[in-house]
Amino acid sequence: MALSPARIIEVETFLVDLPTIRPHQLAMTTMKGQTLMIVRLRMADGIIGIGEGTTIGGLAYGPESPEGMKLAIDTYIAPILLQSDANRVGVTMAIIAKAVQGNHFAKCAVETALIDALGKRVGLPASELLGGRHHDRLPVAWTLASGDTARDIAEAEDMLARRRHNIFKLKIGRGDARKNIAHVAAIKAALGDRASVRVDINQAWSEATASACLPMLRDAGVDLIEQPIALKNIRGMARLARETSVAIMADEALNGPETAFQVAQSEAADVFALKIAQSGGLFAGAKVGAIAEAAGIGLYGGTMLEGAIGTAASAHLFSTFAKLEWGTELFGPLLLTEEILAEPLDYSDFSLKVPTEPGLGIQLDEGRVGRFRRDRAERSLHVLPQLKTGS
Ligand code: MUC
Ligand code: MG
Repeated sequence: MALSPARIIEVETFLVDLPTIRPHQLAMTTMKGQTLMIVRLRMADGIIGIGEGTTIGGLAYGPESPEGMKLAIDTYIAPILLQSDANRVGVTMAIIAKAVQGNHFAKCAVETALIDALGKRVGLPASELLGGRHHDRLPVAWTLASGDTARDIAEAEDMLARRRHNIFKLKIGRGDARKNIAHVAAIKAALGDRASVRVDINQAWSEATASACLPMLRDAGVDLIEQPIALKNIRGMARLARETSVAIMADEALNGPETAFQVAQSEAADVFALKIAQSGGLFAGAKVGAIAEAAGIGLYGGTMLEGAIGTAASAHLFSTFAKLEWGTELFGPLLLTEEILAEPLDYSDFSLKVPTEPGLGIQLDEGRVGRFRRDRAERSLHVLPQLKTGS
């Protein structure tokens, strides 16, 4: 049965500011809250698709901000969407790609909303539109980033006792490198074989510092080292990957299939931290996954600390990878004080359940979302001209 064209009658974007449960300290910033940029597409047949984009510390992590994503969608992408057949997600995204360079995060949010709507229309979970799921549940790491060793250990113990996480990522790279290592070693010594401990340096070290510190991290019992040096220093990453026996993971260096191909070709990583927004969307993320698979590189499902929408979208894509050797870190919603879904995502048994309902398989708690919207009075609505009042 052929699908008749689906018209988008309204594109709505808004920002939701939510506090984090504790300060989250990374090499480049300390987060006390997270801003979700939410895009909502209303279709002529009543179906609504939702997508989300987040960053870390505004513009501290990368070149896009939630405010910038909203602007890109409102000004440049919404007019295209209002002229598109929303069922043709690939074609629509190709038209957008021609008109809008870069802006991976904004494009990912829009593509997510299109896939959510299409899934609802045809009655299939997003995972099935993305190639078909291999996993119903995904292992989920938690990031220890309170900035305090004793507090991090207590937090990890609590997570283990509640069977919520047994993989921990430690955010290091701020301040003295040797103090960083002592912090990591103390946490690993306390947790022992009960947990996997990994570190993310978020590009903060020079190659010389990384070269000196990686063996110490190995000796401390760390089993994965993420983006130790600058994203552009791919040859340096390759040198580090060659000289250390601990797996090296690329994160910031991966900005879509082209850079993933470069990193793979340069043998600059043993593992990819695959992020849907950094990749440029769910389909682009699938291509990054295919490059990893073809190159024999391990896969890890990364996060931009998305809220529930981006987390669910990521989970649908990650569930389609037959081999997800390093698990995921899809804990974003758990870092926030507020639940924005009518029915929260299921985190239990050290894993996240991939939703099974059509589309993303989630529903917003509109009351809660409304309370935290940055612009309650003035909404950014883009509607088809013929639907505007008085025309
Ligand atoms: C990153 O660089 O991987 C993922 C987990 C977390 O705490 O921060 C992010 C960003
Ligand atoms: Mg990272």
